[in-house]
Amino acid sequence: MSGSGSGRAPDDLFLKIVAGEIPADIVHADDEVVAFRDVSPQAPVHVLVIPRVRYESVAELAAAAPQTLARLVAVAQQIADAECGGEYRLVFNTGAGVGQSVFHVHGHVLGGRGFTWPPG
Ligand code: DGP
Repeated sequence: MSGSGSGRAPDDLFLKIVAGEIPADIVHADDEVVAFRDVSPQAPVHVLVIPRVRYESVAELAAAAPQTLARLVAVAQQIADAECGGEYRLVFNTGAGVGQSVFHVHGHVLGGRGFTWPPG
């Protein structure tokens, strides 16, 4: 757990995207969240929605800034409404063991194709 709502982790790739230091295909930006296309899309629609401020996990974000989590979810819905008819998966990988590789909380908005259940 980072407990970092304000600190900048030196290796936080997503803070560099927020700062414009790394290019990204940004589809939404407001005062709380930024959304950009995943560099390695796993579906026709694959957008990452992140808070501007770094929290490591969705639970940390929920505890520290619930209004920002609500904004993140609302933006995910807006993107899915615009790009894939409002049907999508919103995934928060939490922990390296289940696939989290960037430790700045991000919701994966995945859509535009069918998905199996249970997930792999
Ligand atoms: P996760 O494995 O849940 O931590 O997801 C991290 C995602 O971030 C993964 O799907 C690939 C994406 N990603 C990693 N580096 C970059 C980058 O530099 N730009 C963009 N747009 N996406 C990235």
